[in-house]
Amino acid sequence: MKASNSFLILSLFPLLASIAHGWDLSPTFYDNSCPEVYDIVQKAMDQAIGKEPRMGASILRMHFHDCFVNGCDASLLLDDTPTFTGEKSASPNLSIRGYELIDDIKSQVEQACKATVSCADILALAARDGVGLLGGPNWTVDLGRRDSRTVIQQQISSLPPPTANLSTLITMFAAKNLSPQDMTALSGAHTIGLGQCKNFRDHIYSDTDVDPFFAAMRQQSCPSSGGDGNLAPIDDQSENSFDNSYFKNLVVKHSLFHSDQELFNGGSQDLLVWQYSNDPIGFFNDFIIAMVKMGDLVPMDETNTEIRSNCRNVN
Ligand code: HEM
Ligand SMILES: *[C@@H]1O[C@H](CO)[C@@H](O)[C@H](O)[C@H]1NC(C)=O
Ligand SMILES: *[C@@H]1O[C@H](CO)[C@@H](O)[C@H](O)[C@H]1NC(C)=O
Ligand SMILES: CC(=O)N[C@H]1CO[C@H](CO)[C@@H](O)[C@@H]1O
Repeated sequence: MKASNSFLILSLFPLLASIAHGWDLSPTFYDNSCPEVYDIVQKAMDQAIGKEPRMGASILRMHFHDCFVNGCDASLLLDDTPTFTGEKSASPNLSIRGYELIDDIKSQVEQACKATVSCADILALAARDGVGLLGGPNWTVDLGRRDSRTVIQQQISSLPPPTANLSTLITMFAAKNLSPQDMTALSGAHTIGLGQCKNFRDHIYSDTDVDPFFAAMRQQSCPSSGGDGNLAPIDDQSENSFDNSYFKNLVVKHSLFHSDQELFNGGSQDLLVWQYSNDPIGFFNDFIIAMVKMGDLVPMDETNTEIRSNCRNVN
């Protein structure tokens, strides 16, 4: 009885551990096998942002989308083939940009350490460095992810649309084990980058929870019909600076997307938004915690993975 109990416990333990932790990620994963990776990624991000500051935002968003669809496994980076339709052609991914930069970093990393560093890890490091280079917090990235050999199509619907209400946002993040607080902190990523007219038109023309002067200003570059791709800063105060002004915008109803204003609209996240708007360090601390949690999301089929040699194709 005792023996069979302990057998049961011992044999269950690795199974439970693998469900709870997925891959054994560690910040020192490449310290022996590819210590160069940290510098390569940081230098490339520095150069790219020097040319175009928005690239920090685009890579951060790419990492978010990668992690939300079947875990952070670089499945987002796979090109379509005649027999495979990947995440790139799914509509929420239409405006993901920065694939060429990741290709460039990957080829430099391959030259330094062949077949060692996953595309998913490169993306996690690049997102971290982009945030830091734009004035945001720095944090230690857990590493050791592997790249998926496939993508599970239905999971693309786990990406929240800009029309989502608060309860939908909370539910969609909860499905990824992220709390409402994580969701609100992560939304602070909208302190950098740009959005297209088609994604905020309804908010600035039809919603009532918008400052009318702000709405009128945004309407100038986003007509009520046409101009779908016209761009506007998501954070109207400092689009290339990673700070807490996103939350200050919410408090004065200057958010670009309907989904953003849902975080400060008389609901459960109002107090936290107000706190972050007054406490940049508090926001940074919670953002880091949530980014690490999001970065730990693992694919459903951890066994069908590899270290891709080209981020666009399976080996
Ligand atoms: C809470 C739910 C979220 C919704 C509904 C949402 C929606 C959007 C939309 C519609 C855009 C503009 C796309 C376009 O018009 O081309 C955008 C941009 C962006 N999102 Fe989110 N997002 C969410 C959460 C996040 C999270 C968690 C992150 C990262 C941690 C993030 C980072 C970004 C960044 C940095 C941009 C600008 C990208 C660029 O300029 O290339 N978003 N988001
Ligand atoms: C961020 O922290 C890491 C160590 O965790 C360090 O290697 C890196 O240089 C830091 N980045 C910046 C921009 O300070
Ligand atoms: C939020 O949106 C969902 C999906 O569109 C809808 O079913 C739900 O009733 C909405 N909730 C609230 C509180 O408006
Ligand atoms: C550029 C691109 O891949 N566009 C695709 C976006 O998604 C829709 C369907 O959701 C496709 O029709 C587009 O071809």
